[in-house]
Amino acid sequence: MQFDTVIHGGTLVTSSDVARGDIGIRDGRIVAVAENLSGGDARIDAGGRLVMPGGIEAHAHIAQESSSGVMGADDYLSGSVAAAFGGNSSFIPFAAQHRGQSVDDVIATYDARAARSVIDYSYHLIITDPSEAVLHDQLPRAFARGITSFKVFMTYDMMNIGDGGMLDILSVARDHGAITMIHAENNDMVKWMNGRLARAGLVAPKYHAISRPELAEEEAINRAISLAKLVDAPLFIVHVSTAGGAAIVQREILAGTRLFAETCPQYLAFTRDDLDRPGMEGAKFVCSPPLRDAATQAALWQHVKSGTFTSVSSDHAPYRYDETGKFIKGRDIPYPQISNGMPGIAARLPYLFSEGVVKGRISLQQFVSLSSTNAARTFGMTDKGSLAPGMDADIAIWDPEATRVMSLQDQHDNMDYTPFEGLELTGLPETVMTRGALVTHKGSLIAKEGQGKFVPRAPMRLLGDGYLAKERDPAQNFGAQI
Ligand code: DUC
Ligand code: ZN
Ligand code: ZN
Repeated sequence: MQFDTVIHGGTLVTSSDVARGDIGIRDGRIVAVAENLSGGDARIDAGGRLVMPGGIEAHAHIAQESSSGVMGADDYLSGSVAAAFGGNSSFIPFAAQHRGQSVDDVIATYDARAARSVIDYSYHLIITDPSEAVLHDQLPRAFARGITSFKVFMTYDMMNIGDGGMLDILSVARDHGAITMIHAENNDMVKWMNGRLARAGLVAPKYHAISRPELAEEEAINRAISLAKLVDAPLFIVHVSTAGGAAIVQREILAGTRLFAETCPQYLAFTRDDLDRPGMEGAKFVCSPPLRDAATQAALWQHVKSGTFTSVSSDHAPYRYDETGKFIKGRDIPYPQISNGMPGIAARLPYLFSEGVVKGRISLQQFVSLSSTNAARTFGMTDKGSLAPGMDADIAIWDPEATRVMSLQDQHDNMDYTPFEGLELTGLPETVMTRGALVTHKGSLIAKEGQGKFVPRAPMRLLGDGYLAKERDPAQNFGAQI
């Protein structure tokens, strides 16, 4: 058999297996997996290394304006390069509709921005304006193009679409096989807390943590699940930050609800004490939902281990520690005006490997599931996330024994800080390829700008009976077809 590239001598890791073997690649695809493969125009020695499906970053904000018009620091070039150095071979950032915009225009804008990517990409649409034209004309066009997921907000005045808007979106998603991602926080609880804190003059960054109560997340997760069940639509809860929220997700998954969820390294690595760093340093740790406490970290790790979470995503939201980012509204500002988000696209997988696999919390197979395979299956990247013949040759080769201390100098994003500064890591990605082409290799960027391609994604295949609310069941609702 002819191969463009053979990766030989490594330990292959998938979501189910760990075994020694070689991988043969031709025309961007894996065409052979065997104990020994000879030949290959190029041969990559993976002796002593782990060969895994490349990471799929399913939650990142790249070249995206916030609702108040603040552009994140990373474009599709810097964002994709940083992602690749962090072990990712593809990603799914957001394409954000702001009110009044058409989805077609939004997609055209992001197509132009994403043309710089060095790794394959798709987008989750953010919908903030579910008008009739959006629901019945523009979204179906987006699905037809293979954009089969979107995010809606239950918080932020400029973003949240109300329960009725969510029902509309969920039911259109259900009809087209799309999955709806939810930022679940109760908007009024947050606003009420903000008002109390402001009246008491408590506006330092650390008060961000208590302004967004755990109850606000738990209530919103419960409500989102009820809304999704009413229309039997699959739901993905993003950035779960609370033990209570994770417990609700676990209970509903066990009950058969079509539910998926993620948490993020920042909720495992940091606590609200980081928001209380000297001066305004706490601004670096302002993200929503906010950082919690040590007991929450332990509970979230337990849910990572036991399978509650589909994936661990970065929620990379890069606002620099300067007047272009965190302090766009001024240096000495109350916490609600600090730009909301933390960078971490390159830290996600080294963090999860080092703290998860090396420290014995999760297996290698779980690492692959949480970093790649589950995202591929949930979001319809049918050719990615595995090492089977026929799949895209999206591969990451890791040195499980390499060590490094995280530092800003080693980052490839456009940020001026990393919250993970000083973290001791064991296990690092050494090589990343997308469709058989090297992106990074031994610390060098090999890929050319624009090497990444848009990936049309498949609709979700819904398994099982789903949920039929009595009131929507013609046998129990006087025959109403609603
Ligand atoms: N939600 C996100 O998913 N990312 C950044 C900020 C936010 O509110
Ligand atoms: Zn969010
Ligand atoms: Zn996000």
